[in-house]
Amino acid sequence: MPFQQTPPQLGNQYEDDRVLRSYLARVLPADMLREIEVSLAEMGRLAGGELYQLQLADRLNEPRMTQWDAWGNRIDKIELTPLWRVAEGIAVEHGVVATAYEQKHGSLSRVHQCALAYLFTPSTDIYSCPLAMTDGAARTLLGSGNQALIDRAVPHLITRVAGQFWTAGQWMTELTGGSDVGLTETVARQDPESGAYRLYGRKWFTSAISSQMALTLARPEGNPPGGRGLALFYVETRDPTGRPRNVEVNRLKDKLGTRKVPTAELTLNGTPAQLVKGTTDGIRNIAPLLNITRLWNGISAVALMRRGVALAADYSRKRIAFGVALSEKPLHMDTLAGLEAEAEAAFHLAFYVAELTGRSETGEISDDDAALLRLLTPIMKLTTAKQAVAVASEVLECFGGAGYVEDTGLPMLLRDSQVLPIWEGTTNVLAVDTLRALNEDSLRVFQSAVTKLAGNFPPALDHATSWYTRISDRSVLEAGARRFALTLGRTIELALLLNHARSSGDQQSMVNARRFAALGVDLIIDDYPQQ
Ligand code: MFK
Repeated sequence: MPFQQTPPQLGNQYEDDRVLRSYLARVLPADMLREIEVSLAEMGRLAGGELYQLQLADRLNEPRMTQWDAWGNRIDKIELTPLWRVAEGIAVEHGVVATAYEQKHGSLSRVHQCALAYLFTPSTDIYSCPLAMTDGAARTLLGSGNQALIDRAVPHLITRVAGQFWTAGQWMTELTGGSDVGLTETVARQDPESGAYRLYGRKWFTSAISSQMALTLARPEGNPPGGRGLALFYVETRDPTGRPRNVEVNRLKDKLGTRKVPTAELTLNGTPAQLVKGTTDGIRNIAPLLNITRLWNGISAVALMRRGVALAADYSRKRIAFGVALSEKPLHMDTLAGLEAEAEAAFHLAFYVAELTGRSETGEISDDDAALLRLLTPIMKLTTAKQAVAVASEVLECFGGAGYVEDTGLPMLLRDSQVLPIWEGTTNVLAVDTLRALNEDSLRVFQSAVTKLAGNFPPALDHATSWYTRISDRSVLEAGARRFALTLGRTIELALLLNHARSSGDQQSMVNARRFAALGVDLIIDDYPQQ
């Protein structure tokens, strides 16, 4: 019989996930875990079964836009792919956003929600993008104090009722830049009689344009330039008959990955909009949304790493080369062990930020931990995103040529991971944000958290701290900010991994901690040549 290759397979993605299960067993009260385990096992079953099969079958489908109807009306209708339509139904029914707001388990509801999102994400081709923005919009509106908008939109964003669910967009990026948002050119004109605002401008990179509402930034006429002169606005994209409200979709972007996400260039041509919170400080006011989507970015990063490692590990037991299964080959297993260590370290950081986020939402957070959360959010986002790209690239290599062939579904893992360090703030922008969030207090809190978790003051932290306190020249500080932020990120990942291994008794976590430490944590370079 001729040689046949066996494709990788997935089992129940909850039941098979040692890291997730051992983490939840450590951080959740036993009765809570018993109660939510049914929902997690069901999501794990879908993610490894029907959804995964649908994902493979849906591979070539992409969203389609119809700009005009037969009678010459501009409709800009967006048709989502079958996978995304199913994904939306599952997300709503299983409360992938709602769980965080129902708060059945207080602050730990955020951990439950992130566990659902983590299981759901790798089989749904970045449907996590609209869910992340929806979650972020709900959090931002709830924190805004704008009761009319809270009453109008939030029930739709956090519902479990199909047909009532809305997703939210986050229209921030303009031609002037995705990072320097203060340059936003969109203008908000107020009707002198009614006081109502209309927006005029172009948004250059708006993800998941199929949303029913969006939060966006615009400059009320007469406001000064820069971020402070912007205001945060709420927009409903279509009127009750389904016609766009003076929002034109110029075209969908032709992207490297996230091909199921309908990402658009928009023209706002008198789009009705409502102020969310004051007429200025739009960047500060949209920050809660950014912090939630950055958390989702981290959860998605660890979810994609987990999927890649699960596929590569399964394949290693099936693929025979040089007379034995790859799982019998020391070098192949050494490679896989490195990926597993990176993925587990990243997992603990992303979920640690989820724990802190949950406590900040219920008000059960100390000032110290609030400062830690502000600092860790960019660090976690940039560190896990970089790990996800590196892991995805290695995972493809674990399959040899099959990893480079589209209809295995594997290349998508790399393409989709590549967005993670780009959107929601690039690595460099978030490294600078780390400096923004760092001060005497947050550094002290970070040091004491790491010391407590690791059981000592790690040498990498000592090195990073002495570098940071020694450098007085801002340009030298900024030049080293990425290495500094990654060092802090990897240092706390190692500390969390050690803490988990010790408190849970999970031997594999301890093995992964040792390997992760050996892979390298300290990236600081003291005397890097300056240009
Ligand atoms: C798969 C899961 C993820 C899915 C998501 C998919 C959707 C993707 C769609 C997008 O990518 S949307 C675009 C995302 N865009 C960004 O993330 C913007 C990246 N750029 C930054 O984050 C810059 O750092 C920033 C625009 C904030 C810099 O602007 P400025 O004008 O130089 O900010 P400035 O003056 O430092 O800060 C203004 C205020 O906001 C300050 O507060 P005060 O007014 O009280 O002084 C800052 O402290 C505050 N601030 C900034 N970032 C903050 C923050 N506060 C809390 N958290 C933050 N992260």
